[in-house]
Amino acid sequence: MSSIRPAPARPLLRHFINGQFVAGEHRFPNISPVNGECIADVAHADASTVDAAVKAAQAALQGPWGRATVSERAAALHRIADGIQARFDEFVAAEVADTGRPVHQARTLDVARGIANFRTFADLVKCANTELFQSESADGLGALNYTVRKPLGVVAIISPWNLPLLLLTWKIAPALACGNTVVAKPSEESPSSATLLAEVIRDAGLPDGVFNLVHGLGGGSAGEFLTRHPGIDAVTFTGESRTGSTIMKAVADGMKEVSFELGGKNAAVVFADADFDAAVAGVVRSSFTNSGQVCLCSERVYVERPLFERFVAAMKEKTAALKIGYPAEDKVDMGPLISHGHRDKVLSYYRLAREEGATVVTGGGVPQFGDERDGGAWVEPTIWTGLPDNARCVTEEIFGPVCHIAPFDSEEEVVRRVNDSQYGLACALWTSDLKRAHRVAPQIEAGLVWVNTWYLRDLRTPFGGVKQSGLGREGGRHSLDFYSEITTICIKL
Ligand code: NAD
Ligand code: 6OD
Repeated sequence: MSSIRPAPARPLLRHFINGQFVAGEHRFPNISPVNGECIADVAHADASTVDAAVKAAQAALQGPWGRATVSERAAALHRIADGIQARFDEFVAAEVADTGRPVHQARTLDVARGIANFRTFADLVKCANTELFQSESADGLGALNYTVRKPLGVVAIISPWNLPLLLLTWKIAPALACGNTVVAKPSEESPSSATLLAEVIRDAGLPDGVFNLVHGLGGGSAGEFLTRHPGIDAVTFTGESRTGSTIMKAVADGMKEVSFELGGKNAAVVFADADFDAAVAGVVRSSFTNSGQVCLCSERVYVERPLFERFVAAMKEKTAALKIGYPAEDKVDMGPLISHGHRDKVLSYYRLAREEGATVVTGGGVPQFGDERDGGAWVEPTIWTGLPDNARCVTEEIFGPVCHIAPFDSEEEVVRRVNDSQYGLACALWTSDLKRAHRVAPQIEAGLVWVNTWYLRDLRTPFGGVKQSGLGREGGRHSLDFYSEITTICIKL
């Protein structure tokens, strides 16, 4: 007798509010970018769900968390880091399933950084100093001025899908370290690791309401309900520049604190004196890591003319050798894009580049697998040359595995061309001339300049962008400053 087994039920990813997982009434699907299948149902917050989360966060400020010492908060952060470590493989699987990132990247970058974010801010908050000034006066006694840090209150955290756990924890960790309570809304494209994190935070014993998670979309949905909620005291956001601007308008009347990490159109500059092999490997990495879906990726590459032809040929060879495949397999370099919608956007630029007159050095299309992956969101890594600096493909953020390579003739010229952008997030310089590195780096209009490397991070350093790439800095004491309210106390002696 044949037995018919029911299909396994899809997981339901729920909100986490006031220490409880709640499903609410509405759902949206979580789609695999590998093959287009639905892998989970996700609870979809309406305005009343967001309101419950904010109220829980407000109430928790009055409870034991509001009275916790810095050491107690730091210990809580270490327990969260321990909890992620204990469930490391589950976090890796969640990141890979939601986003299609290669598993080795999820292990070495995403989940490792999730842990490091909690440990770093646990340690930093314990060492955070405050300011002290003794003023002079005619009677010789003067006054003692010092500052104290207090929590901001309820922090709304809105994060994107490209580095889901890394970017969410980059904000949750310092917000909790500074004694705030949190309502987080992860991207609708990557809800899984955030849900696991809520379990870890619950198991770490934080009081109910200190950390709350709501799932949903952005405009007209959970994201907007959260930013418009009068009960929040600050918004920290990572995502597109246009969304940042919308959120800024939404919070303007309430005069909320904001911190924005936004889009980029980052440059890499290769001088003729660079270590050639290191520069090629570095630019392949900075253009194609995470299928080009890192805000720091290089989409504009400038190469000093004597090196240009050789550099383009080497880039073509190395890019064509990238292994595109199932992200859960070891040794895969590139998985799919996050979604079909995002693939449509990237492919529209692949078409536009041809219309704008680009030479397609490699890629430019969609890989064919002849299996379930043809239902996924795959594109080929792509290199263009021959576009003018004002082409849309050279000025607009594409956020895919693509770069345009152009020659340059002088230092002054390349600095001008790099800076001729609405964005200013990051830049990578490749040169063996130390004097040149010191001369050029400060002239670049960007929040971060790397020399002979890319995406090498020390979490104590400031991180952020200029122009359309962001507002404010996070990282190290800059995060502690953003997530704290500072009061100056002046005592007449
Ligand atoms: P996005 O702006 O579309 O969405 C980001 C988050 O905002 C999501 O959670 C979304 O639901 C929410 N959202 C959207 N509209 C909203 C609204 N009106 N009100 C409130 N919330 C809203 O960005 P994305 O597509 O998820 O991410 C890709 C973008 O993020 C790229 O532009 C990339 O450069 C940028 N990014 C920047 C950094 C950085 O550190 N500078 C880091 C990662 C990604
Ligand atoms: O490394 C970080 O701290 C950080 N905020 C990275 C952002 C990457 C953008 O995709």
